[in-house]
Amino acid sequence: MERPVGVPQRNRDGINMSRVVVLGLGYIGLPTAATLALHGWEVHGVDVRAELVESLKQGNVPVRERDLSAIVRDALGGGDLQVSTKPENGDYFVLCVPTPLKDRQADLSYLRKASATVAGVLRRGNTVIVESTVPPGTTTQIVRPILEKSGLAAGKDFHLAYCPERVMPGSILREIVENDRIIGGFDPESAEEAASIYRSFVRGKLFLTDATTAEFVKLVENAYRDVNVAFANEIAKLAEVHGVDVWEVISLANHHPRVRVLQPGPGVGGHCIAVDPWFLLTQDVKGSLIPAARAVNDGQPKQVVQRTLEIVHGISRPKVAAFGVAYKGEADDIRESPAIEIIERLEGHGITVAAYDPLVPNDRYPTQSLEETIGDADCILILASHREFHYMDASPLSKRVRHRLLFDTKNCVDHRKWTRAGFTVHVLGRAAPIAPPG
Ligand code: SAJ
Repeated sequence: MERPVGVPQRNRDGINMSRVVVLGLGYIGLPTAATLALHGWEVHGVDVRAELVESLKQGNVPVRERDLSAIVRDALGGGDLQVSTKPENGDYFVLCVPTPLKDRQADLSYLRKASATVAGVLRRGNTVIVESTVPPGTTTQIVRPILEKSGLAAGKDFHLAYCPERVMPGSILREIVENDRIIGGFDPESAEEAASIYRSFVRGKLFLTDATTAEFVKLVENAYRDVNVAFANEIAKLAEVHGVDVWEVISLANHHPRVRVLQPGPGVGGHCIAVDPWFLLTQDVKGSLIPAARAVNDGQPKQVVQRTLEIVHGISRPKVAAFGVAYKGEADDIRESPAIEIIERLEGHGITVAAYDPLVPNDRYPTQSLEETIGDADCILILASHREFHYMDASPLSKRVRHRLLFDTKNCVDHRKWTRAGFTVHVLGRAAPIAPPG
């Protein structure tokens, strides 16, 4: 096969640096495009959302991720990164479009559209890499035929590979460089060709395999985490029944050299762990453990609501102050957030709920100031382990609330500090509340 078109340049490691087109400028695509630009590639970022492209051109970066704004602005300012709603020719195409869940199945409509767009500009010698999370077989059975409508054949005229993203929101720019990567080729040459792009910026190891195995590996990683969080949530329920503190139990159990129990919480949110395990299942193999884990984790918000109702029982017209609407601590993302389900369910029970989140912008979810949220509240309900909650001074808050009740579903604040301020502290996974001294 011919080498990629364009003007091949070499970086200091002798790697061929050409033009990369990144399709989808969201949580993964934008950091990927910025990282490639930072490592000397000529990058063209494409997104169908015209307002996003315009906003990026003005230097406004809508994805809140440590250091990302500065890197994107630098890349745009220096001309290494260009953005538009339509792709032009390139040597490499990296597809980072969303693949949401619809009726417990992957909605591949964005990926199909992006593949068709690439087919329109595909040239002999190009390399197409899918990074979006997809059911096994998608790259070869769905993306490939769409690309081949160009008249070019995968493995013969162009390279095709699947390389899943593995970054943790909050540490994306560090993990994009440090994490090991799995690169699954349509054929071995495609895997090699795709590896050349990652070799330019990844400090972790690169493991080459076939495309379907790589797709499967990605799903296994997230299903593994989901099942293990479900285990933690299940033992939290059992600990309450048996009158022990699940957090102490987990900490002690984790001193065993082969035990690593995760943390219970109000539920599993985000666009990955709560979604991807379903992509592993098929019409024929519906599984038993994976759906059971999903049911346990999806059931957590209801458990939290039940316990909150018990805590505020007997208080007339109770008000709950929800701390954290993000899907997890230190995130500003509310996709599939269990906190939102909890707030809505509490409201469904006639409880007044005010929400405070120092990270989630108001245009994403209507939150209030800390003062408004706690004013006349009867129970502070912690739903995300934001660092700010850990350092919060409980004494001034104790003067603003109506009842001094705290329910910590993440075990993330200093309970002694809160009891000293007069609060009775309830903790998920521990039946007995912690009373204030004296
Ligand atoms: N959670 C718990 N207890 C835990 C860990 C997590 O309740 O011990 C909850 C969180 O609060 C959150 C949800 O699970 O609601 C998911 O959070 P997470 O931190 O486990 O994962 P994500 O969704 O932010 O990122 C995951 C990561 N996958 C794995 O760790 C295997 C990340 O590396 C992936 O790149 C990402 O999914 C993705 O995009 O697929």
